[in-house]
Amino acid sequence: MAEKAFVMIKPNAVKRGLIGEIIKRYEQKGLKVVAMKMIKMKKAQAEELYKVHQGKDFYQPLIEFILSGPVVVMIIEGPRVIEAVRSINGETDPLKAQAGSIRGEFGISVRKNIVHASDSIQSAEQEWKIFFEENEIFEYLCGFENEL
Ligand code: RTP
Ligand code: MG
Repeated sequence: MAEKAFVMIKPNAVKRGLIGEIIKRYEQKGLKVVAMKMIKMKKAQAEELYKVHQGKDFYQPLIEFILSGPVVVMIIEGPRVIEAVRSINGETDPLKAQAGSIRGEFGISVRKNIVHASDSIQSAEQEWKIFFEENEIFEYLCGFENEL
């Protein structure tokens, strides 16, 4: 089965009307969205998602920010998808992110850095299980896969 990444469009990006712009970038790279929904995250889900950062200075404000509005959560599949998505997103600090990356083009704040993506196959599975049931993940042929 193809590798999966968990990806989230953060509340500031939803409020700025960037949902389509962001998803377009994953799709045009050839990656496949296999699950997606808009949610108001629960506090327990935010704490689980960011548990590795518990105790750090930015943890509490990060949780508050993530709960501050709706987010779009997705599972994306493709070859080397973790690397692919992180490269499309750009570095954590938008001012250091490569021009042309999502954070490079649309971000200014480290905390409110537009998108989240898993950093390994293992963390991806832990993360998407916070938000999705197995029956919400779809298997389908994408793009030219249908026409060959
Ligand atoms: P992400 O997990 O969101 O894809 O981002 P990342 O791997 O590039 O960054 P990570 O180190 O995992 O940090 C998670 C999120 O915490 C916020 N953050 N704020 N100094 C700060 O104020 C600070 N550092 C990190 C960011 O929202 C970052 O995406
Ligand atoms: Mg991270």
